[in-house]
Amino acid sequence: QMSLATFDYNVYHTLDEINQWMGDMVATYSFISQVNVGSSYEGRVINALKVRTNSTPKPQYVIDCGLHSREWIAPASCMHAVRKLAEAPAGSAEYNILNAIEIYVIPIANPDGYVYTWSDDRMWRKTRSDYGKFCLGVDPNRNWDINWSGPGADSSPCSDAYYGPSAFSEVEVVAQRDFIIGLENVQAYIDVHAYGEYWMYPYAYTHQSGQIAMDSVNAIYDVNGQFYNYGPISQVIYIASGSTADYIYNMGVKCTFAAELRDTGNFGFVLPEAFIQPTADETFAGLMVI
Ligand code: ING
Ligand code: ZN
Repeated sequence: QMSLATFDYNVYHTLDEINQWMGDMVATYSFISQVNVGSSYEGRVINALKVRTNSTPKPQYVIDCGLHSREWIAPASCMHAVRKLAEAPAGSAEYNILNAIEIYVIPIANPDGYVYTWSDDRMWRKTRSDYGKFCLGVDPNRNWDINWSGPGADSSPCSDAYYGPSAFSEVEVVAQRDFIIGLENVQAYIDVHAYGEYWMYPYAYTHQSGQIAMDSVNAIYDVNGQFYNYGPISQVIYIASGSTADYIYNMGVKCTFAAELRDTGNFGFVLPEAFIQPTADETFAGLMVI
């Protein structure tokens, strides 16, 4: 039996533990509530934590984590972010941010994949949907109806970048789309991945996004001296079609970003737990700039 008082943010947690932690956060903090985003292919609930310190509706900022299940540092850093917001001392910068906006954090956007990384295959990235092919799963970051099945996405069901039998075939992706639409006033969004240490924004380069990304990486650098690269996704990392960030940008959320947390490849997806705290600290600085 866990409780918030003894919860260790600096180890990786199972989905059951994360769900219990979400319940504990809601029970402990009056300004945190749980929102049902939808259900996964295997019937698990996708939850968001909503952080809103007073009842006035405010512009919404969505932080989406764990879309790719093997990128464990993303959920771990997002859970740290919720804690930092929850414990923000009156008068601190993050406390004041909560006077101006409400923040939604989805710690585990792909719960089926996450469970599978604990039970069977630590390197699993995709959903776990079964279309009767030799391989299971679709890349939830290639399944959106934005240049769907284009360059940088794969038609093979066995590929990690499989775009799926149709755009929005994945219930997890539909759930997230409808969640964002239903919120009605989303003005900022970030899709948090790992690894590579990048702070990026969608295809259509604008001066404003570049400025925010540059400010984010400067704030990240100030925390631990870690140098993240920034720029348009297609230039900083590679071309990818059907991605979450491009779709949400195209929906009209111009303040949309995608991050790659630590590291640059030494440990890759299997980042040791000793790096959770510094990664979470610098990530939070970048998130707060947005
Ligand atoms: N990288 C991302 C991927 O889906 C990305 C890069 C981010 C592409 C945002 C498109 C949009 O391939 C990882 N590590 O998943
Ligand atoms: Zn990813």
